[in-house]
Amino acid sequence: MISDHADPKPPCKVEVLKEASHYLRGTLAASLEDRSTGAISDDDTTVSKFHGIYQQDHRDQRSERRKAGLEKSFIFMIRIRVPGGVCTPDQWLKIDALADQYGSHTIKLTTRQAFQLHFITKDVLKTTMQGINHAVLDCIAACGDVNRNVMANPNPWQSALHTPVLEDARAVSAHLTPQTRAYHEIWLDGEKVTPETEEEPLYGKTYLPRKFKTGFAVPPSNDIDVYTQDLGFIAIGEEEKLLGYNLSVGGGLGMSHSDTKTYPRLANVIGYLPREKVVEVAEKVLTVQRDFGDRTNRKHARLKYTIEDRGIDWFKNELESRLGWKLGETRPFEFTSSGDRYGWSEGTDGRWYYGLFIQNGRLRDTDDLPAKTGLREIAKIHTGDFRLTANQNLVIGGVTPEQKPRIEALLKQYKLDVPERITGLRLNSMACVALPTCGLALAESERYLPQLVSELDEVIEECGLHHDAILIRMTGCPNGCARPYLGEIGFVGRAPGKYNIYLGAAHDGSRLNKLYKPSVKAEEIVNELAPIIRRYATEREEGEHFGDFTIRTGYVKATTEGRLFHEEIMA
Ligand code: SRM
Ligand code: SF4
Repeated sequence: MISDHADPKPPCKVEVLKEASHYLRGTLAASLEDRSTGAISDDDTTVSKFHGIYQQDHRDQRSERRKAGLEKSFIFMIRIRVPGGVCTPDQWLKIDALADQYGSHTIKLTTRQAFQLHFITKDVLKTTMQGINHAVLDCIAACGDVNRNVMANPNPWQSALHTPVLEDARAVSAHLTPQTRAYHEIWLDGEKVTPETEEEPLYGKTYLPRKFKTGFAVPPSNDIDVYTQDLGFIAIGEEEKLLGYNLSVGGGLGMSHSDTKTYPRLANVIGYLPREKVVEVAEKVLTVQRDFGDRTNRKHARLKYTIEDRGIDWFKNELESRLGWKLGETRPFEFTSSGDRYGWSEGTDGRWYYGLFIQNGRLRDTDDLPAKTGLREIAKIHTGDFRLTANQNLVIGGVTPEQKPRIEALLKQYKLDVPERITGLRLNSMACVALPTCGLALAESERYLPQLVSELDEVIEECGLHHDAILIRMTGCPNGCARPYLGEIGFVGRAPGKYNIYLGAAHDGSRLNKLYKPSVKAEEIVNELAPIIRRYATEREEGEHFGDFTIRTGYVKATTEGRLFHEEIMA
């Protein structure tokens, strides 16, 4: 039941649209049939997001098409949920084939451990969705005002906790998935039900005020950046047994250049729960946000603002009163890094795991590196699993000792066994998609960061920092899709060829960075950073990370609050 908490301001347009959509049907089915345009109706673009689909246009072709008097080159991005990031070789092969048949011959591994297919045209949208279903995967709730793809640490070598944590992540994901039959009706030609008789027990007709993100971290790895999640579970174990979780709430990074009331915020850790309560707690946290989140202003609608407005003590009380029991004292834990581990590691299960670097998560074949084909060939013989990491990389998981030499040979044949040759800077780089598909991009990101890292690598090598893991992250706008505010070096696009530079995040994801220089031209970035990198090489203290160094030596002040104020991050 939705609470009677009444807001004096009228609900925003998207709220009205959700309510009128009959549990996410809208007029999507009719929009898909309309062959007079490559687009779907405006209202349906909102509804389609809940089905994991974004309408976009090829931005490189915009002006040319405008001049020619043509409509935009409309394309669709499909985001495929992979709870906990783990999929089978068969699923891999099916997604790979769909990318070739209907997409851009690339697969994007996202920062939330999901797959994205780009450049799908309207005429093949439904066929592609059916192909995804055939792979026993789905896209419902991959986008929209619902709980998104649930993240989980994919690294089983660290402890035996991974398996039960993955089970819990999947259980929470399943419990928080919308129940509407609209997805089946529209995409899978499922039997039509009358929306009037349908129910959405957890969400109601208007779902959540905004997107909601959940992640499970297994210390000492904070690879999922748990403090950026609306809802986070930090695994607590004893001698390889999972006991429960510390609960974190209220993280989120998105902000707007122009709106001074928006800001990135790290989550508060508010207590401990035993493992068997994890689904119940997830549900209740979500319902507090459902009932108290701001439905009048989408820029103020995430859980982080509900908590900032009402206070963390209010939130905890409200949660505990819904639970009918109190959270325990937060248990001790320690994170040491938020990056991935590369190359072979032996798991606690006696199997082998290969961490593979996929630059910015964009899997494609190039003349030099036929990575997509290589992974397809591996998937054909692999009997374990694939694990998408939160840093846009991939783990070839559960390789038996007998199979290891065959996988090793394929990694070599397709030039995938290269982590030693890549600098720690590049191995810890992340960029969001941005141009040419993202409609919100102000500057390049995925297409630019690799080149910038090559330029910075010259300084890195000259200083003997080849193996040093420095987190470097870039986004094409301030929404924060590659979590740039947790980069030890962060770049946020302001305009074509111009970036804000941020420094000073913690290596373990526990401290946000700060604005170092605003609107730096792309061609000036290396000159800005080279002296800092050189000083780091000679003046750093034993074991000191780059982010900490930039604070100790005064380039930026440490962010001591869990949140940043607009003026600290924008200029
Ligand atoms: Fe994101 C919107 C891509 C992770 C914050 N994000 C978008 C859209 C859909 C643009 C749009 O709304 O039209 C981008 C599609 C680009 C494209 O062409 O593919 C987009 N976001 C991505 C991905 C693919 C980046 C990547 O390169 O991997 C990530 C997909 C994750 C997934 O599988 O679900 C992605 N987005 C994130 C993250 C990181 C995370 O969740 O760990 C964030 C910051 C954390 C957070 O949510 O606070 C993030 N994306 C946003 C926002 C700002 C939200 C806010 O609260 O202000 C938007 C814009 C919005 O929602 O209005 C956005
Ligand atoms: Fe697009 Fe901005 Fe997200 Fe990059 S950060 S994918 S530019 S919305």
